[in-house]
Amino acid sequence: MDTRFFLHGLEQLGVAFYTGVPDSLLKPLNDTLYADHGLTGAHVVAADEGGAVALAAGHYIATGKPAMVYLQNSGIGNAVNPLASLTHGMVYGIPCVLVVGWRGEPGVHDEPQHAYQGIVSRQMLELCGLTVFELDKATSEADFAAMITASAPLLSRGESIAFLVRKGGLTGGEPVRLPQRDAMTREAAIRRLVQDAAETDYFVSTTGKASRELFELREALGQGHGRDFLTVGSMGHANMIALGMAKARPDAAFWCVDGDGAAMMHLGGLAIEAQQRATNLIHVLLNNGAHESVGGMPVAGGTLRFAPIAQAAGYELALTAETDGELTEALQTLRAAPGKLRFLEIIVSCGARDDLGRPTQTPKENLQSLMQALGK
Ligand SMILES: Cc1ncc(C[n+]2csc(CCOP(=O)(O)OP(=O)(O)O)c2C)c(N)n1
Repeated sequence: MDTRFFLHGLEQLGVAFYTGVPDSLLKPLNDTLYADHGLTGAHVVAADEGGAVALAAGHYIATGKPAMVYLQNSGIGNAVNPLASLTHGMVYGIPCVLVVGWRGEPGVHDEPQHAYQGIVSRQMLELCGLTVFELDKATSEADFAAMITASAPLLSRGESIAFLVRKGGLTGGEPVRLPQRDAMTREAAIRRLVQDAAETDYFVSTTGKASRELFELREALGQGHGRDFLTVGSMGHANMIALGMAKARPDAAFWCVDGDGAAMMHLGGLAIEAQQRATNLIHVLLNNGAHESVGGMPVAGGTLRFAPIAQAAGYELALTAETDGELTEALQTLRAAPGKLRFLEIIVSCGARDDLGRPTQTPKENLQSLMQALGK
């Protein structure tokens, strides 16, 4: 179904405010909202899906109108808390309209991190009290009109609904064109880190293309994957995984390769890392100003800098590198300060190779080789 037709249907339910975390499967919707509203007024790219539900709740409280929350099904977990304890009919009864990209839908091949979430998505939404409508390529305009008619009384009695969108269920939209930065690519930055690190260092990389790039780099360098943990799901948690490892293994050195969207999603982790003082962990944040892996919607307007936040959280060295020369210098400074708490933000361009592949190892194979390298 064309995204504009879909949005027009939602307007009939009073929906005129849109928030969420982008998803590749919902790219036509994300692009259309961005083209129509930018990032202010009626459209907010939220830090996480729970925050988006809360924003939608605030909008309803102030206007009496339900708002749209868009998300990939990976983010249902983040949304469960406010759906169950804020908007649910047994609490405030605040209606929301969720639009959920259905990765890992049963019967369709997808990446391993989507397999279980794909199976339980509908159930999870229903357990939170939402009425679920599925959208796919075959959904006709008449089918959709019937869904809108069925939704109106639900929303007016304070219940929430979800459109669970299968691949190709929403179409159209002009691709977002973000202002391009004249900076090194994320992949080039990761290559520099891998080359700079000792062979015995461990890497924990974030969700999305960064992990895919790290995997391919190791293949190209013939280094194997036993030193890397690829955080393929669990967006925003790579730093806590790395901290858990670093605390338990003070004898080893760790790098967390994070993204700006992921860091935003669970920003509190930065303060915990600093408070825990794991000086054997270097937190590197690749800042391209966007959720590039899922289509490039901006993160916090695309202009946020994280090194000052890290410094305020207690990092003793919080550096920013924007050029190759600055990166060389920053890596030297980090290397020369092993006892300090270290953070490095690298400003990178927004994009990736067209032929970027996906890990050919399963998550379990990855874990097994990593634990073997750790002697466990
Ligand atoms: C909880 C959750 N929400 C949404 C997604 C979908 N998703 C995967 S990667 C990604 C963008 C990550 O952005 P960033 O950390 O800035 O890295 P980039 O892709 O820009 O390198 C998103 C939103 C997800 N995997 N999990």
